[in-house]
Amino acid sequence: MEEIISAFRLPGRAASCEPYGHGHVNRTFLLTLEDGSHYILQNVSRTAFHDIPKLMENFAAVTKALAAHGGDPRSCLHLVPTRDGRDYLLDASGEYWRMLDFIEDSVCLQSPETPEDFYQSAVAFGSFQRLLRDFPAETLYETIPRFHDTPDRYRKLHAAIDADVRGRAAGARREIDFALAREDAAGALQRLRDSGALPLRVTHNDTKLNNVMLDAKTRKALCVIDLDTVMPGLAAYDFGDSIRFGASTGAEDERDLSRVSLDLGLYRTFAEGFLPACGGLTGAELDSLPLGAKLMTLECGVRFLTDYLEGDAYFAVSRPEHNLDRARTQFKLVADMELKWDEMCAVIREIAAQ
Ligand code: ADP
Ligand code: GN1
Ligand code: MG
Repeated sequence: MEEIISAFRLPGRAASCEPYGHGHVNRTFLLTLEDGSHYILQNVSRTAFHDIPKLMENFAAVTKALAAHGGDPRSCLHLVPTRDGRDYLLDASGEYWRMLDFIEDSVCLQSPETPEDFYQSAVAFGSFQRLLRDFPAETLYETIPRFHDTPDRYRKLHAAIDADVRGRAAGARREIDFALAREDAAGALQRLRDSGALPLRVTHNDTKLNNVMLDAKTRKALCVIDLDTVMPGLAAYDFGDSIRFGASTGAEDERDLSRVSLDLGLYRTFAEGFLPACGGLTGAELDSLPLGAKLMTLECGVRFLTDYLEGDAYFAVSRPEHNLDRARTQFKLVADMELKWDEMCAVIREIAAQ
């Protein structure tokens, strides 16, 4: 690790470097220098991302565009260059590393402590989309092709069921049946995208609450992080993924499913922050938001289930059934959204009319 750290242009010597955060994909470390200052060191996942140099070009271009809007320097990520002036390091074993300024005096939440926290995350993700409205989307490399192409996620699920490399399919029959029963309906957003009914925007695509930092003192939205999946996408993806994670009454890996449901109050709170911050959503986009919530949740459940069947190659796990537990919470949430569907649609109509 010392060799990796010393490749970056830092203003002092490292005192410690510890695993940090709750990300499922990259490996993140908190680096502390002898003077007490902090940095974030990340080993970017080669399992998830196939062309990391191109991903880092996106990262640098997007952070530059965001920084050009000015404001608090903590409102945007800043890369620390390597000693030879690059944005990332490729080490001798073929691993990719990047270093980021640590966003001081901020908090990163796994679930909202108050509805206001969730409202602020909605403002952050909505503003992110608005600030990148004029960004030339066609210059962005697709870091994970078909990332939110739900039918494609189902094709991968079918392949995993057929291969059943770990012999886990029999024990996951109920979850498999739940997913397959919704396969046709799951293509709705992709069909709207393909038909051109919904406009493509530069979206974040991974809008979990723990991908936004809030100011520790004011508790206001500060900075959107985890920019690896910034690509052209739909407003419904970003709205939907936020609801999936932050408006659930239970954690993503909760084992007691009676604790998992959609909190309609938090759903409304998020919509109240997101719609005005985004601004200019078309009528079709507004109509697609509840669908985004349901399908991002279903899609994520399908991804967890697929990874479980494939032997946990993609998402970091800390117990053997971790991905199956995650798939179960997502499917429980989908079932609850089906029950609350009319209210979910009514809330968006009401806020859009204000
Ligand atoms: P992953 O793709 O694995 O989710 P993230 O980029 O989201 O990786 O980073 C993981 C965690 O590290 C975040 O949830 C956050 O707590 C913390 N983190 C990331 N970047 C910063 C930063 N610049 N300043 C402070 N904390 C950060
Ligand atoms: C991953 O990287 P992280 O932990 O923020 C995943 C998301 C999933 C999420 C589920 C690049 O997000 O798509 O929705 O886990 N990111 C990638 O928690 O696959
Ligand atoms: Mg993250």
